Amino acid sequence: MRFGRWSLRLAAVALPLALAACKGGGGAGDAGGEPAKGSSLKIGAALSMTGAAATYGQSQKNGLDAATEEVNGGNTLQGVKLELLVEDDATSKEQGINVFQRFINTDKVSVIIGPTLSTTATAADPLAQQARVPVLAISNTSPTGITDIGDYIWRDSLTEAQVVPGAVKKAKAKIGFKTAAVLYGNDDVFTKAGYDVMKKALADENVTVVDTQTFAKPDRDFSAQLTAIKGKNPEIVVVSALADNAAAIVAQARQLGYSGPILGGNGFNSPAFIKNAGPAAEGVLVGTSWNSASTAPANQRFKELMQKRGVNPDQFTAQAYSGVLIVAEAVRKAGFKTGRDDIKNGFAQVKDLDTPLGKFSFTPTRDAQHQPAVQQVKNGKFEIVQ
Ligand code: 1QQ
Repeated sequence: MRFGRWSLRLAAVALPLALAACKGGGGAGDAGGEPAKGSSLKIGAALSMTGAAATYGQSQKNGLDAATEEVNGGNTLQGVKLELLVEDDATSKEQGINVFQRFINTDKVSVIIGPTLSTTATAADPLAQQARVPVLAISNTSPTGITDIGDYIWRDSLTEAQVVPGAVKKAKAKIGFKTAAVLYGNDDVFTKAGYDVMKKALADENVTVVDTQTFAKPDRDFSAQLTAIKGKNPEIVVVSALADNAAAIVAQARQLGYSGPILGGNGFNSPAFIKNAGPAAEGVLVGTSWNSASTAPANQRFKELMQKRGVNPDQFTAQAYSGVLIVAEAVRKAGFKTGRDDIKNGFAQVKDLDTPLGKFSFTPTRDAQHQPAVQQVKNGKFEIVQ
């Protein structure tokens, strides 16, 4: 199902042949073509609008919509207009593959943004790599299996390896603990990768892991795992889970009488986690890619824009919004050309771009490079830990 831009979708049905015939601006892989003035650059966004990751998808769509309107309104791309096509990847590998195929072969987009989950990306990104269509991931945090697919795959999301060690260190300095228990989802690329990172980060901080428990996405009752963990008396519980599992785990941990600190991975970075966990979420710590308290002008502008649009932004909104700014910058770096290779080559030249995430550059392996932060739930809201 297509979200939002129905009029643009109709235009895309009516005009593609004419556009493709007269110039390279449609972005159908013609690397060299100079776009005509007023041409459009198609961005295909594969987002989880339904399924287990839908809470992230809606936040991402809010960020993409806002940035697309802002870039188009600002007229800084010499007449190139961004045309955003949003499709639901349904939090599934199969649907992610379908959406990528449609973007690549039917819509002939210049660049794909998404998909929401690392698990989906591991299945869908190889299609884009093979078709030489650049992908900008805006929320994939598995350290491996994403950008190492190939040179067309980029991301603006920091990996768990770039965020979790700092969060463990800060939590340890703040709370002081020598033992931990870890609970993680073992049926998801991101939650498994998050566990690997947590295990190493705890070892590096000389924290002894006294128990490790697993679950799967469909699970709703975590009492067996949490009872086992409680029996080992850890001084902190560290959890790698998507938001809906995370909320249930934290709520059930408190119900079972565990009152110690809890540190979550990237899946916790959603207001939906706080809403669904209720008062049990208080005090939960999580490393984050978005320093919401940053006073940098790009972040202030982003927050004001979101307020005007009636959106309460989270990290996923900020990463999505930044993703569109990064695509626009790539167009500028490519001399306002909009072919697939133009965008890929433009990405390589993005440097110290002002975004709500901070000054943004890519690493040589096409991963994100900017400062992470740590946040904690206080009075039902995330607050940056200074
Ligand atoms: C991934 C994640 C998810 C929590 C983001 C939506 O980090 O799948 O990589």
